[in-house]
Amino acid sequence: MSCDQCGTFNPESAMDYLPVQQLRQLQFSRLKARLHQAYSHVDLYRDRFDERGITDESINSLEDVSRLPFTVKADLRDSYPFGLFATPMRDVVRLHASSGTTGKPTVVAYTQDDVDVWTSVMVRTFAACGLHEGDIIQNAYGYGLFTGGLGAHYGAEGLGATVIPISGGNTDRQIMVMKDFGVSAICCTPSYFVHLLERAEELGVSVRELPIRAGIFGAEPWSDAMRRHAEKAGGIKAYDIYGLSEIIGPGVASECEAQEGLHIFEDHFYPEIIDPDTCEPVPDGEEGELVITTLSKRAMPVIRYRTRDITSVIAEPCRCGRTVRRIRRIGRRSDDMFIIRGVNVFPSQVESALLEVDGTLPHYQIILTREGGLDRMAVEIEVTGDYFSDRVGAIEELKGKLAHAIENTIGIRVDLRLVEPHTIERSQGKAKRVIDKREI
Ligand code: DLL
Repeated sequence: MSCDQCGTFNPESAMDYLPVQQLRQLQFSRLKARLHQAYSHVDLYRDRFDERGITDESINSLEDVSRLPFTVKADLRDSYPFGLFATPMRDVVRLHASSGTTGKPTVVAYTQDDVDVWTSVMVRTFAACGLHEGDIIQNAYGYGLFTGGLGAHYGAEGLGATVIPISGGNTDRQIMVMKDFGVSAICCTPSYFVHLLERAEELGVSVRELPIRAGIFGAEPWSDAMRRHAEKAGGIKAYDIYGLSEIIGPGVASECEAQEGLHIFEDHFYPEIIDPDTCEPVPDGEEGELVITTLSKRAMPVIRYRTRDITSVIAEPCRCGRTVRRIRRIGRRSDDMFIIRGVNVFPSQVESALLEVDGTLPHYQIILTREGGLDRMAVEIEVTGDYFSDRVGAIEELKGKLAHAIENTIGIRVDLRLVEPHTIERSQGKAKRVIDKREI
């Protein structure tokens, strides 16, 4: 139950080990309180409950959650900016926002209690990843309206660690700080860490030789191949953490040292998995869309939020001993899928295929176009510099291998463009993997 490195146990983490019966009781009493608040203070929930003849009185067990209406991203957009708030503005101590796919952002609010819950779930996240008091954490998630920066910041302080609030960007300075300040863990998107490794190498800094031992990566899907690359080249353990601003930000779920799925902090976030087409619940172990009901949030309770993230519940207990259930790593969303010549494709599938082949670097972009009514998919991927020192034959061979790997995985031929290192634009936050130039 305690940290492998130092033997300490963080008291915040006690909730991760509650006996299941006690956990279910706690979830139910919190659910009732939040439903009452949502019904009394948020027009959208009151109208939807009334339409279905539901009051908070009609919810008598946790299973009854499935009778409640869903909430979707469009509801947040339509209530812009403050329409879903359930507390008076004077009780709101913080606002964040996430970029919407179109137009206005979606705004989320926190009371002081909400910020305290957020801090505690981030403390639990860091503790699950083996961090503790005395760690020096470089926080390269963006500070600002994005929840990554401040979420990780408060969690790191709550843990009793030293936090370096460097935010995203300025890669050379990140490397200097990592080296000179004796950083033991870094928080950032996995794609940014890979970029950082590459720049460090150019600067003659071997990250493997530095004291850094953990990467707390999330905010975007990343494959196991990417994890292996980050762990090997960085000499670290790379942990996956999950969250979304609509629910709280980072701190919804986290891997533990077993790195076999992410524990959901169920005492605050009630998870369900549904079939995204029929909206019916799917059994444990089966893939579906993650739906979350917040059990503690006061400023903006969210009921049955459809995350669009595809995962499954792992029913078996984890060898770490935590009783809060796990979900599998999220490789895709129900809506980042694109259809090309009738085939459903997820960027993560392409990524795995590419990175399985030696000589590739984890920087790629998928470009979709339409010519004469026909969809075309091009993949641009960086390959190691030595391929460009007049080894034309070698490039052709690599191209063949990659084309084969992709075709094997997604079943279609793609136009491959092998490019030199640093050709593809780097992101300081979430990587943009797909550029869809097709007109609808
Ligand atoms: O990305 C919160 C966050 C910050 C999580 C830092 C982890 C670390 P949003 O900007 O609202 O919030 O984006 C949420 O990002 O619905 C997923 O599709 C995706 N996502 C987040 N974490 C992961 C992950 C933050 N570990 C959306 N794996 C979510 C896969 C992830 N996708």
